[in-house]
Amino acid sequence: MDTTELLKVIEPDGATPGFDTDLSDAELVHCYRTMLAVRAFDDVCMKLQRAGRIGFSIPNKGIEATQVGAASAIDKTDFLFPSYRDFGMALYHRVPPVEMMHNMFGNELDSAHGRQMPVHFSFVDPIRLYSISSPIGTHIPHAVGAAHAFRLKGEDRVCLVSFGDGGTSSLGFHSGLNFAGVWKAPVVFLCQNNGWAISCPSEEQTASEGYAIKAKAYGMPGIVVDGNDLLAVRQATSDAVARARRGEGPTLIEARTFRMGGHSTSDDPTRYVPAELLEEWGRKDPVTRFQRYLEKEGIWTAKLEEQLTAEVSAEINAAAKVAEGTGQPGLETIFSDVYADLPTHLRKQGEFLFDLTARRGDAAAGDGAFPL
Ligand SMILES: Cc1ncc(C[n+]2csc(CCOP(=O)(O)OP(=O)(O)O)c2C)c(N)n1
Ligand SMILES: [Mg+2]
Repeated sequence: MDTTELLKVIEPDGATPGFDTDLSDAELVHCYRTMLAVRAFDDVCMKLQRAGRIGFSIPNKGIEATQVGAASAIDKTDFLFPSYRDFGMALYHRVPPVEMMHNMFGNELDSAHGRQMPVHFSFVDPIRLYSISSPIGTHIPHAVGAAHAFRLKGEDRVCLVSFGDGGTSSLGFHSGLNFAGVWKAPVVFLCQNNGWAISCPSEEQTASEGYAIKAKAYGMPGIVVDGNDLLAVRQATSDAVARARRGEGPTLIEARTFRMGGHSTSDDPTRYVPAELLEEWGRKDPVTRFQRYLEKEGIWTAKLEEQLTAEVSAEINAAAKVAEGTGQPGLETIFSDVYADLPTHLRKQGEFLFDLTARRGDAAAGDGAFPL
């Protein structure tokens, strides 16, 4: 495979000539259910944000096949370093939606205790999902460093790091790929080329012929895959993961897809995305494509669709309810989880803060023992 040939498995009508999947019917349904869950999660978050109940979210619509196809190729023992537009990676690995909703509300059960923005998930269980980075591309060298460390320690683990087309303009992309190439680190780079970096189109992002070609400069294979084709993304990622496990080093995958929603809940894409482009990609919707495949395989039925849609909608609405009803993090969490022994100046600041808020009655320290 070279960087000019687009890897594709599922035809627009759902046929997969000459291809046999290694996934069982139950696993295929899980992939489809996950994509429906991502759509439902987006929908609930948009409503919560519009109602002023959460501050922000990131729409995933259009990217689901890339997220799920890639996530399905890694094991529980591996590490995920996702971008912020990767809800499907967590959901595929069965992170309970309520855990994600705790982060959306920044409540006391959020793994970051509200100290991150919404959408900045981090999980250890059931999948190791490294904390999402807001500054573009900064997590790429982190993934390479982790992968290199696993190799030095003789641990059989691979890192999958995803980022957008805009992420390829970051310093982290270039330094990360350079080191990975030199060290032959067991890492898979997944560039989600969704056409836009907020309102900046790809043609203003790079003068290269796409993004996969950049792999050549760093001494690794570059693969172009149809990002709306779940099975093709899974295939490309599985091959890259196998290569990394064999000690042959990293791969850069460019998944060509399209952001069908806004950049974030604060964005109005109709101001810069041509309507014809949205229509064109609407016809290539990744969820519809996979549904047609399942139908051809005799797995999809209208009844199954109804059942899965009802299940994910109920699950995610319930998750939002629970998360919204969960208390806020205690004030002392401002000071926790950084120092084993809190330095004197921070301890003094904490005492001052607790005293002030107690006198004003506007916030209270939680039950956590201070100083932590
Ligand atoms: C270093 C840095 N510069 C700018 C930003 C503002 N910013 C947030 S998202 C984004 C676009 C990134 O686009 P892309 O990498 O294509 O990912 P996508 O949002 O399309 O998934 C920008 C410029 C940032 N977060 N970090
Ligand atoms: Mg992009």
